[in-house]
Amino acid sequence: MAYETLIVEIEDEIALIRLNRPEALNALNAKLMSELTAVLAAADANDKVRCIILTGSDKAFAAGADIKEMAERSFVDVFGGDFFAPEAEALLRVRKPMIAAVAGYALGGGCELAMICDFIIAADTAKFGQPEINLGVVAGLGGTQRLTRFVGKSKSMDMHLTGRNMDAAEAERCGLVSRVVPAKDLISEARKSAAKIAGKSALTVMAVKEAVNRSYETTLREGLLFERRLFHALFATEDQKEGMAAFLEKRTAQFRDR
Ligand code: CO8
Repeated sequence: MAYETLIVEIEDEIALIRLNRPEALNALNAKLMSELTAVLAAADANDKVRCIILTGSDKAFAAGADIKEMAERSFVDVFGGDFFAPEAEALLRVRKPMIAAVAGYALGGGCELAMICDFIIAADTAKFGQPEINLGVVAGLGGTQRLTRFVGKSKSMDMHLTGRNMDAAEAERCGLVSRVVPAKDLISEARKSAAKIAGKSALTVMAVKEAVNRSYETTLREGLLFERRLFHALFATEDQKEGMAAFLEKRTAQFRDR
């Protein structure tokens, strides 16, 4: 299916979704957000997809929400219409792992979109920032909450209050990204990680995603109990039997998602 703002390829059980509005540095407009949520829901439901990579261009992952589209809106428009709320919720419903492969600018909503993914692999050209303060607004897709959990209060305040960008090295140092790779290798490195994940049991992958995400939303004690119960529950699966038998028999496990 052809999209106006995305290029989508499904190959080797990996869905590669490329944001494609080069004229606006992949700014997130209504069309892009609606196509993105539809594609992600379809990938989540597609048995041929085991991992999703979200990426942009060499110059920009995404330079934020579309300022041209927002500039003339009123409070009644954005609050009354609950601007981007359904899309933000839809992104959180994706159960398959999502890797953000970021080159160039990931600013404002672009940085927030990358943080909604399960982890970020950055090209050495990546620049992250929350410059909304320069526009007279605050982040709206989770930036004040997620960036603070990733990098701590001091750096998050610095980023949000000054609107400065951080480069890939700083983003790796402070834990915003899992690793930095040369820009030319970004997609191949993301594919390698995706292929590793695609080889695991899909049940276990979903359990990991739920457990790690739960750590952001609950107390330590509740999170530990949630994790322990998931660990116990996975003993009801054939994949646990297969995984442990394969280790003991010194062979590669053949998971069947059961
Ligand atoms: N929106 C719309 N158009 C954009 C955006 C954007 N965010 N960013 C860039 N563009 C457009 C430019 O207007 C320009 O178009 P044109 O050629 O027609 O003038 C084209 O992309 C190329 O951009 P530049 O010429 O500016 O390229 P530079 O290389 O000189 O600069 C920058 C690149 C530094 C990335 C610069 O474009 C920039 O500062 N962009 C804006 C970044 C920004 O402020 N982002 C935050 C937006 S607000 C936001 O994201 C809030 C999210 C929360 C929403 C959720 C609500 C619930």
